[in-house]
Amino acid sequence: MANAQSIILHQFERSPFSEKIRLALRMKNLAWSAVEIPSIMPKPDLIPLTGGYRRTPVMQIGADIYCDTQLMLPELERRFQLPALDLPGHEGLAKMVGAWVDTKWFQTSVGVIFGEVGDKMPKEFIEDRTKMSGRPFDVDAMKAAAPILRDQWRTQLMWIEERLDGGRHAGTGDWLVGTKPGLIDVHAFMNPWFVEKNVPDFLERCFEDAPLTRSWYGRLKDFRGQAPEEISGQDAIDVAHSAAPRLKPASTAHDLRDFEPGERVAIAPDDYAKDWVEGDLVIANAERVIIARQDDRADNLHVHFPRVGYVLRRV
Ligand SMILES: N[C@@H](CCC(=O)N[C@@H](CS)C(=O)NCC(=O)O)C(=O)O
Repeated sequence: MANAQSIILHQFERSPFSEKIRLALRMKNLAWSAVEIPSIMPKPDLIPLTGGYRRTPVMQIGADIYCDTQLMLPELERRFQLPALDLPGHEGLAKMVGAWVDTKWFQTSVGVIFGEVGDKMPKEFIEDRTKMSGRPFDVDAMKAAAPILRDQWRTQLMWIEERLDGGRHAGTGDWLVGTKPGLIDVHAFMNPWFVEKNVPDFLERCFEDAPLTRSWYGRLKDFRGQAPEEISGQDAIDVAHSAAPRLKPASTAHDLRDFEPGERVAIAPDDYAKDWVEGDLVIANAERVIIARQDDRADNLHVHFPRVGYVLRRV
């Protein structure tokens, strides 16, 4: 049964951002617990943990809640060092690649996929995504744009091919950087996986011009890892309730906007699902913001957010 040390991933099977973390867990061969969450609101057993953040996935270890995959990967690297994914050559660059695959390439994938399967999506899903993004989830517009987005999607896949080809010519290995797979490979895997799940013929067609990427992708899929222990949302809340947030000295040293520890703040994504999470500031540095909050069901929590793509304000 999951305990205060367990890695708990609140996720759903078809979620590409969840798959990014699942791949890292498989590559690191870590034991983990999975809470299957709904892909649309409401998420009654997730919101008590995050305080309002609703995106997928959310990672929990005890009473520490990690929002956004940007933070989950470094946290896993820090806590579970071997086998390392932040290998020489990946440092810093992995985050830059992550920023591209999570935004530009992901948005291209969304257009390609929903241009194809949008008609089959339930009305509730379309309504949820319209509300979440603040603009119509317009399947007809996506359909019209799909041919252009398919071109753009393939071009981005060809960047992977170009890198693999460069490595092959230099004799430095079969992965994006060097002779072992690492964080950059994890990031680059997400969009091909998302497309394969939804429009496999299109991925296959792109692979015809990208044979190195095809075999690289296959090798990443070969990681077996460990099957998760399935637990309920209530189980996860119970884990949080009986744990305490990891002790960290409160600090806002070098903060550019003079936030002070203990200040009442709110934080939200700046792109979509802009739900504010309110709490008391514990840490604000260049990497992350940690806020302390209290929940009736989960008790004391520390909720962690990255800086890029998020807005922090005083309440
Ligand atoms: N920047 C976030 C993006 C996460 C994201 O957009 N996830 C999608 C699903 S894969 C989502 O939240 N969709 C709405 C939902 O699941 O409620 C991250 O890296 O974790």
